Order: sequence, then structure tokens, then C-alpha cells
Amino acid sequence: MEELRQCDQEIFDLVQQEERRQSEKIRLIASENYVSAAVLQATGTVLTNKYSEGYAGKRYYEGQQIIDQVEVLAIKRAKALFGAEHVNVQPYSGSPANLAVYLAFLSPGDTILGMALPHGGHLTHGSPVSISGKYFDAQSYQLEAATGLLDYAEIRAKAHACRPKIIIAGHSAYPRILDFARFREIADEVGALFMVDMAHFAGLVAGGAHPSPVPYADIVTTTTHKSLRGPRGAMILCREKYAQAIDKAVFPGIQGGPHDNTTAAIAVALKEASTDEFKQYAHQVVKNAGALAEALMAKGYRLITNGTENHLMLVDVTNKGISGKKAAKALDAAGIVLNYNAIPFDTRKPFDPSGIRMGAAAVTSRGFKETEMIEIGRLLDMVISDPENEPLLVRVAKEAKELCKAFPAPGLEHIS
Ligand code: DSN
Repeated sequence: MEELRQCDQEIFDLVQQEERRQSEKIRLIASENYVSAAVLQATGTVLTNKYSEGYAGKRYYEGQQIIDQVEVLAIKRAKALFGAEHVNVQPYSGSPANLAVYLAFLSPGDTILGMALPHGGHLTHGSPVSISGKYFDAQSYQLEAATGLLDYAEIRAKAHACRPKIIIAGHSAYPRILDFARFREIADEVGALFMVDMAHFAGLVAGGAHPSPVPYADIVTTTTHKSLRGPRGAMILCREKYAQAIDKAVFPGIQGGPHDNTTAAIAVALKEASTDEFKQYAHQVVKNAGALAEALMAKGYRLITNGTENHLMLVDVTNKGISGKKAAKALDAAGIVLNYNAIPFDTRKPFDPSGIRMGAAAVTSRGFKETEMIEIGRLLDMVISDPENEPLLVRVAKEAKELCKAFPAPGLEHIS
């Protein structure tokens, strides 16, 4: 990065500091990961210089000889990896991808049914503060109070009552596998389209560690940068009969030119995700999340749904005499980075909720296995049990750094 350093010392220094932070801290934010050096390099190419509104063979600018090949390759790899009939790789990220689906199939005021945000759904699944809740009649389903699990009978009853045009499955904080067949049945009963937002677990699907929604859903959206380990971007997978509607909704519906450097990096990530090594990675993510969940439960932590089947955990820290926010801040100071998160039926406010959310995707990318996850559980418990003990936080941060040092993060191997 010599040219960057010479041109802009301030940004150069900040990038270096962020490299160090990512290298030396235990990153448990469930939606984050480390991309490979190859994905990083593709992201930083001259493809960023090109405009290419339209689709391969039908662009509004000349000079697409190379870009068309890049996009076609990304689409081909995504179709093969997920078994999809049609893929659009242009959405800038997950929220625009979901918005494009709504633009393709809804008019303002139409009804959608998604998981409530405070129960683990996403902003774009109909939260009142999001365009998805402001422009549409957004109905939501919640989790079962006693178990924290999805209640398919309730989803069915809600769907029959509100007759949505789209039923959305998918989440940001639900630690269990979704029953796509049940959702499909419900959608068919009420004549709704069935959309799955698999952003969180796309990498697990790619690696065969989570059932695929593709055979069941009409449309599947996903970001590319979470468990899939690609650059920040998104894709929409759909049945061929919806291809034209989806493509028109992405461009010219809500976006202009695609970010071609990102498309290239998505193609690289999809190539990586097609390997046996990635399959092992995806299965290890699930094993690692399970190991941390067990370690925490053994120390008396209350995990929503009593465990996990995917990459993430949602932990109610109330019985530890601490709020989620206080726990997250103390942990960050101690070199363990996660986020505070509402738990289902939370009695506290979203900005200072009762829970913390954590995931195993990033630490698994750096090679952590069950042993290291159990060690993380020990460190995490020490901090949550004594969050104001500053010397302890410093000590734990040192231990976290030592643990990380033994497992250099992808793309950051040069940090010593
Ligand atoms: N912000 C992401 C997450 O953390 O789950 C979802 O888009």
C-alpha cells in the first residue's frame, strides 16, 4: 500500500490500525468474516473504474468486452454452487437486494409477512422504521415465548389472516435451522410468493452445512460477505419465470451501474466456496458455534432456544446481573468483539437490550476449532462476571491477542 501511504498518510494509518484490530481481536460479530487475500485483491482492481449499466450483452455503455465476462462468470458460479435457475449479482448489498424483490412484485400498500425485528428478523423484512415497513403493509410473526422457536402454526394463522403477497423467511439472530418446506406449504395455501433471505447462513448452505432454501423458495436473497466469505455485496437467486422482473427491479429499478470490482470479487469467493476446503469450513463453523454454546451453557448462561444449529448464538445475560450493552462494551475492551442484541420479548430497550449475539464464522476462517471456542467461553465468562475490573480486561485482551497470534487471519498474514 505504498502509494496509499504516500498519497494519504491519515487513511493509510487508519487502515493499518484496522488491520491490527482485526488481526488481534477475537471477532464474534455473527455477520462478519475475513475474506481471503484473493478476494481482497479482486476488490481492489481497476474494475472499479468501469460503468456498466445493464446486463451482459445489453449495456448502456461501450467497452464491456471484459466486464461482461466477469459478470457472466460470477452468475455461472452462483448458479452452479446453489443450483439456482437465475442469479442477479448486481445488488449493492442485502437491503437493496430485498428492496428490489419488493419493487419487482409489490405495489405500495401491499401486504408482506416477515419475522419481527425484535425476534431476530431483519430491518428490511418489514420493520416500521425501514422503507419495507413504511411503504408496505408489513405484518410480522414472532417466536414462541416458552421455547424461542418459530411457531409455524402461528405463521400459518397470520398468513391466512393477512393474505400477504410475499412471505419472508430469514433472520439476523435466530440460532436454528428454518423449515423451508413448512414455509412453502403456507405460502402455497395463501397464494403468496415465498422469499428467503439467507444472508446469514449462505456460506453454510454453500458448504452443505445447512439445508438449501433454493428448491423451496421463489426468490432467495443473500449478502455475499457474511458466512459466504466474499466481498460486501449481494445476490438474488430466483426461478427463471421471475428472472426478468428481478433484473428490471435491480436495474433500472433501484440501482445504476453495478460495482464491477465487487462482482469480480464475488466470482472469486464463489470459486472458493465451491471447494472441499470450504465444505470443511462450513461444517467447522457449525461445530465451533455448538462448542461455544455448550461451554456457555455449562457456565449457567441462558441461550435462546438452548443452543444453536447454525453459526450464531443469542445469549440472555440478565441472570449474570448485566445488560447486553454493558457486556458487549466490556468484552470489546477485553479483545472480544460482538454486539448487544434484543432477545425475544425483551423488556429492555433496543439500544440497551438484555442479550448479546455472537457467531463463529470469522474465528473459524482463521482456523479456530472447538478447543479455542471453549477457551473463548472461559474468557467471555471472566469478563461478564467482572466487567468493571479494568486490570482483568487488560489481561483478557492480552490472552485474546495471544490466541489470535497462533491463528493468522486470512488476508492479514503479514501482521505479526
Ligand atoms: N447487519 C447485519 C447483521 O449484523 O446481522 C444484517 O444485515
